[in-house]
Order: sequence, then structure tokens, then C-alpha cells
Amino acid sequence: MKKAWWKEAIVYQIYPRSFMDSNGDGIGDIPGIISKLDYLKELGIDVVWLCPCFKSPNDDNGYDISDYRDIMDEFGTMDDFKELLKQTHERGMKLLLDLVVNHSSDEHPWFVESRKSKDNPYRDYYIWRDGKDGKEPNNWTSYFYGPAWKYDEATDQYYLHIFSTKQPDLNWENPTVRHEIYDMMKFWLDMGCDGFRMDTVNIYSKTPGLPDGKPGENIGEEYFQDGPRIHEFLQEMNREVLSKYDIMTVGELTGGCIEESLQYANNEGTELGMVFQSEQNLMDCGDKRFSYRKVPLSELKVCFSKWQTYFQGRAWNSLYWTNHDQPRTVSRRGNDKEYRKESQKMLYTMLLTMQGTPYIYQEEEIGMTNVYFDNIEDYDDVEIRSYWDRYVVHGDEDPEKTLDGIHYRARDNARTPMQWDDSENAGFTTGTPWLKVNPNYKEINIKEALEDENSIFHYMQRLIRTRKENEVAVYGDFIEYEPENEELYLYERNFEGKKLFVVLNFTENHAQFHLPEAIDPEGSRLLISNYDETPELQSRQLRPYEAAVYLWE
Ligand code: ISL
Ligand code: CA
Repeated sequence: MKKAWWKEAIVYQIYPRSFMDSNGDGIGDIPGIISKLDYLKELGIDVVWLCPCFKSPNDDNGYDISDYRDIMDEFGTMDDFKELLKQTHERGMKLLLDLVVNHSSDEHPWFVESRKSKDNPYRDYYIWRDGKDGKEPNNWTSYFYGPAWKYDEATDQYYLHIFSTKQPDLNWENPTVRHEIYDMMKFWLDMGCDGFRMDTVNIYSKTPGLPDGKPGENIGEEYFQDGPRIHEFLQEMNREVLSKYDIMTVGELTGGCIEESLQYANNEGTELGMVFQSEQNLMDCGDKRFSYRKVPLSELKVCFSKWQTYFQGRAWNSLYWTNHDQPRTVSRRGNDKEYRKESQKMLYTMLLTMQGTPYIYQEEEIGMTNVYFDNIEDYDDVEIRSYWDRYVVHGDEDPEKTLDGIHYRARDNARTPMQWDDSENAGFTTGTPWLKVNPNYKEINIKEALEDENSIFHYMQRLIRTRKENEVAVYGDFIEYEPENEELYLYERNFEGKKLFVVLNFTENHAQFHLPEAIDPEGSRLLISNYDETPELQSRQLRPYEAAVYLWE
């Protein structure tokens, strides 16, 4: 196993809009982030990943970029950014940027030019096609609902947008586009940035001819997920840019399969450092985007264990429970009421004792929960708005049921402003926050967590320290026990003669743990646990959501 700094790093993801507002306009900003760097350092963070901070009309909160080389007005100036980079480095941390190059904003100068005429030099930067019998060029649908094509009168053609109509897809078949992107990446890396999280990295390459997709929820996916030239493109990017710097990269996969993922994140390092798999997020989908099902523990374990063992020795994993597109971990996988603290601690014990690089989304360190707004108007997300308009306002979906699904699955759950303390607006802003603060900020906030010795924050801090002191937690091989057990997740890690054994109770009940025959407790000691007075390794009753990790050295 080849060691690397980015394999050992703990990453913290910031959604800048919701992190900390320094000037009272209700929108988080870069000076706000700078003011909280010491807090992140205290937690034990090595790398800060900033969601997009570039110029953007904010149709999709920065995932629609209109200038890749400048900072979003609401977030600050280029000088603010350089100060952030400097101060992050001064604290021994690194800064990861979000690279969004499957599409740009429709307000990017490239697109403004491109739409002007068919012979504009920028025409071929995007994907334009004639309609078919007065309709879209094919049947592909957008991830944000409706057709993936928008008609543009100026030239009587359609352009492709796999996300919103304000996010036209860039044409990766065009080498000039690819080289513009590589140059832009070098611009940030030469400034000293430490790498990229790459948005929807597996959909750059579209199957030539753009054939009609088979019917389903996301029509056409099979013609752009892991498309025919994707590995060629990423290898080219790697040769021309990535391999020239000591950086970290993580690609976000939209769907995609494990076999292909192995190639993206391969140990030879010809493409990316690692990828985010999306399989774990799809398991609790119901038959609609905003409906859900309960996932049996055995199913969740199959998913995590599969990625652990399939990649072993061949590719490097990323580990995450949530991000800015997903509900809060404790509301989704744990218990956000009576056992909020215990379950969140247990869930992160799991994450931080697996092989891969862990990513902690903002506020997970205090066990932040979903938000339950009663009024659809209180939600901001383009995805929610577009869904509501299509399926509730203009469709026959039941508003109550859809709202219930939104409470469970919506992206805005992760986007409510940070809860720094129990003062008005949770200490996030002195103005009116762009998205309402979760009303639970009086009980759940960072100030409270810092003052409480038993808080999730302090446990997370201890977990991070423990992982750093024990390489086996980072690099160890993974062996699972009792995969069919619907209450417990049990696994072992081994590295250079050291061993970890992890015991996790995923239920709110007392659950019986039987020491597996293959495990000899002799020589083991308790490394960390989310309860006091945790006994030595032996068969026993586990307390609700109990987590215990044992070490042999
Ligand atoms: O969140 C999803 C389901 O609603 C995913 O399909 C998600 O849209 C997909 O994984 C891609 O996400 C990324 O690209 C989007 C952006 O809206 C997301 O915030 C980003 O993480 C378009 O840039
Ligand atoms: Ca602000």
C-alpha cells in the first residue's frame, strides 16, 4: 500500500453560502470562513474543501459558473480568497476547490458568444443540435426534471443541459474546450491551491450520435455516465495538469458502477486520487425523488463492505456520510431525537475506522439534523422548486406526501445556516439569512458543543486524533463478520502486525454481541468508545447505538 498525505488527511466540506456571514448581508462569505479556521484546526481538520466560490448567477448556488477565474461577489474578492489560502496554509491545512466543468453557467461569456450564431468561434464549446419534428433532438431528461434540451430562438437549435437550463453542458469532444479547462486548473494550482473535488466527473463524455435513452427516471444516462471517452479525457487531464503537482483529487460520480470507479481511482494514479460513490445515497429512494424507504442494515453494510473489499490494494476509497446534496446523517441513518448524540458518534466511529479518506460535511461534528419547514416557500433549492412546479403544481402529486419526502431527502436539509451559538440567527448573520435557520439552534449549536465535554464535537476530535495515531485505521485491510446481522456491524482491520476490531450497534435497543470465534481477545485493549465504562472485548449486551473499537499492537 503506497502511503500519501491525502490518504491520511481528514477533509472538512464547507458550503460557503451557509457557513459564516461577516458583513450582515445574510450570505456566508470568505472573510467569515477565515474567522473560523481556528475552529476547524481545533477539530483536527487537514483539508478544507470549499464548494464553488467562483462568479455565478447562483441558479444552482455556484454550480453554475460564469467566470472560472474570479470569486463570487457575495463571497468576497480575489484578495479575500488569497488571504484564505494563506491563512489556511499558515495553520498547516490545505485548500481544495470545486471544479465544475461538465457545464458552465449560461451567463459565461463562452455561452453568451456560443448562442449568437452557428458560425461563432465559441459555437462548438457547447452541444447544439437541430430539433426533430419540431421537438427536442432526443428524449434525454435533465436531473432537474423535464427535457435535457432547451430551444434557442436565435439560431433555431437546442442546447443540451443535463442539469438546469442555466447550466449548459460543455462540449468535451472539442480539444479547445479541454485545454481552456486545463489552463484554468493550472491558474488555481499555480496560485497554491491543493487540489480539486470534481463535480459530476463521470458524465463529461457523451456517446456520439446522442441516441435516445431507454425509458426510466433519468432518461439517457446510459449514454453519458462513464461515456466512451471519459477515461481518455481524464488521463489527458492527468498528464497535462494533475501529475505536475502534489495535489489531491476526488471525483464525484453521478450514478456509475463500481468496476468503472476502480479505473477512475486506480492505484497507478493515471486518473484521479479517489471518487465519491453515489450508491450509498440511492438505497433509500422510494419510487419517486421525494419518497423514501427504510434500508435494512444488511443492505447498507453490503454497500460499504463491497467498496472496501473491491478497492483493496487496487484503488483508494473516499468515505462520507453526507454532503450539500444529501440529508443530514443523524436524521437519515441514526436517531435525531433521543439518541442523537450516541447515534451520530457511532456513525462517525464507523466512517473513521474504514479504509479511505474521510470527508466531514459542515456541522456534522455537532450532529446537525434535517430541517422540517412546513411551507414549501421556505425552501430555496432549484431542484426542489423545479420538482414542485412540475409534479405538484402542474402534476398530480400530493403536496403533503411530497413535503414529507422533502423533509426526509431534500438537499436544503444540509444547507441551512451554521449554528454557531444560541443568539439570534444562530450567530450566523446579523442580517436576514438567505435560507432560514433551523429552529433547533437553541439546543444544537457549536458554542454548546465546545462547552460540553461529552459533545459530539469532542468525540469527533478524539476519533480524528485516534485515527491519526493508528495507521491501521487508515491503511488496514478490511474483513467483515456476520454480514447478515441486522443490528450490528462488525469488522476487523489489519496493517503491519496491528489489528483493529470494530463493534457497532445500529439500533436504539440493547443488542447481543457474540465474540466471533476467529477473534482472540488476548492482547487487545479498548481504543475508543462512545459510552463510559465500556468493558474489554467479550460477548455482551451492547447499549443503544454503542460503538467500541479494540486494538492489538
Ligand atoms: O443530488 C442529486 C440528486 O438530486 C444528484 O443527482 C446530484 O445532482 C448529482 O450527484 C450531481 O451533483 C453535483 O452537480 C450538480 C449540483 O447541483 C450538485 O450540488 C453537485 O454536487 C450540478 O452541478
Ligand atoms: Ca456576507
